[in-house]
Amino acid sequence: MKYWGEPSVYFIMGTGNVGERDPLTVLEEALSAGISFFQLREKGMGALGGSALKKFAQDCQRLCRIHDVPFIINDNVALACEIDADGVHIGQEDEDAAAVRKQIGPGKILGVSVHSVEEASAAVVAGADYVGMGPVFPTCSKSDAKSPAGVAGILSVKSIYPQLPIVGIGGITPDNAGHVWAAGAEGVAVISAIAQAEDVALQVGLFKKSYKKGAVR
Ligand code: TZP
Ligand code: ICP
Ligand code: MG
Repeated sequence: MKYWGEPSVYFIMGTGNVGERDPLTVLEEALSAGISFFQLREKGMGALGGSALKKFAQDCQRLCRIHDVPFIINDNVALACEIDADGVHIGQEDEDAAAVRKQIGPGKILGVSVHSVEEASAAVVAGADYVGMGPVFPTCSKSDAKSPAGVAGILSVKSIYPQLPIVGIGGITPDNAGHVWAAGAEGVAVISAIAQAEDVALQVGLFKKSYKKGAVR
């Protein structure tokens, strides 16, 4: 598995993000169209738990393996360890990043949500492989999301940690992704613009093309 080789379209999804559609079909379409990361983020009303969540996670993991795409689990370190996921993504309110790194070991991917240079520094010290920054634009997919910050945070973290992969998140669409690429992000993390797209494969393709339009590197 190769990460950050090229601009990453990082798809995030839970069973609550796909409306009436089958989440595994949506994931399969997104994988076939060339997403570079997948994160299972199972949250909110009707979220799966227990053995149903484990089974769903393993179904997602199987599809990701076929496409050689890293399978990341949001926030649930125990589940990630139990099913040997490729990595974990945590927020500032979740478990301490250094403790999570200890639990998952050095070979797994650790992503941390940060909102400032200070939080990014702490994430680096704790052993994060990448940071997620957002919301860049307004979003309806996170109930407790902070106010949109634009790309200012990405620019400032990039200037101090040029080697640290940054993924922008929040309200990103193929039309506005160019701003995120231009700020120096290695990836765009997306829930609704892909999970709710009429044509998932087409939409992933547009995200991949948005890099060529937006990059100023
Ligand atoms: N963290 C910051 S914004 C966000 C998360 C999980 C939600 C992003 O979802 P969308 O639908 O791509 O705006
Ligand atoms: N960034 C990423 C990549 N995932 C998240 N769940 C998040 C920020 C909040
Ligand atoms: Mg969290």
